[in-house]
Amino acid sequence: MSQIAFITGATSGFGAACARRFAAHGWRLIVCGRRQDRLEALRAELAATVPVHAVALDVRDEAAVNAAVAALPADFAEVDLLVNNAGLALGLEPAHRCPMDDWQRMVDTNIKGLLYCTHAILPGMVVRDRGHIVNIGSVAGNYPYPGGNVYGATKAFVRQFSLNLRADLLGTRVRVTNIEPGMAETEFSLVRFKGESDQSAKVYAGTQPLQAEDIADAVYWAATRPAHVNINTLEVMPVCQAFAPFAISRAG
Ligand code: NDP
Ligand code: 8X3
Repeated sequence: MSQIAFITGATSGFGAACARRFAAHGWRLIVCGRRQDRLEALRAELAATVPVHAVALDVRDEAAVNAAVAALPADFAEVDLLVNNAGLALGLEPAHRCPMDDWQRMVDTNIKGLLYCTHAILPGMVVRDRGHIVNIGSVAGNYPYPGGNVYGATKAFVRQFSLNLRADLLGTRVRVTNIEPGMAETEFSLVRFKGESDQSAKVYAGTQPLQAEDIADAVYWAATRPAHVNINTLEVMPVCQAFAPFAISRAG
């Protein structure tokens, strides 16, 4: 039987591109996200190619995550690949001007949501001695930038959690990968700037950013290495993006 991928945040961006990429290679899909209409459209699009199980799910709701995993139909229950992709950044203000609610939503989604999905699915992988967790981190977890305060910190958590999972899973055949994208044109900036499309468009103006399909390529590549190969981390940037020098204040 074909392999099963469980993809969170499949209603947009990287998650939707991953769903299409894995479907094109015959994987059965479990696709999640909060927007029911998007999920249904994706399910309708891909169901002609592969079996698709769509679950409207807010990853911040631990009980809902557990219930969704417990209720997987038998032919979707043995998940081979979990793509922990659902996530968001909110705002680009310095820390002292950020609403606490934004910080809480990023922690609840990017950290706690990823933990709930992992906690629900990983034990089955260990019992089957087969599986792969691909987390979507970010370059923001590796390099600080102004306004990245809590968003970058959540992605640093994802990086370290991924590496620590590898440590715990030694001796099993369960693999863990952290994919760390740089600037990619998805709905990410629209969400970050709370629907301000002019502000979001400026992020990508005059650049050639990564596309969602570039990251789907990376996820698919990591997931399809020979079984004895684990890609620990994979950092991917567009050519137009690099690093800033140290910033120096001369204010005295
Ligand atoms: P998008 O905004 O296009 O997609 C985000 C996805 O996450 C949507 O499908 C959204 O679905 C889902 N999502 C958000 N919150 C929740 C929630 N509480 N429960 C379930 N699903 C949720 O952005 P990207 O595709 O760019 O982002 C995907 C991941 O990649 C994120 O983790 C992001 O941090 C990371 N990333 C993005 C980069 C970029 O530059 N674009 C670079 C590096 C990392 P819905 O709203 O329907 O729930
Ligand atoms: C998103 C990449 O550089 O906008 O994780 O923080 S960045």
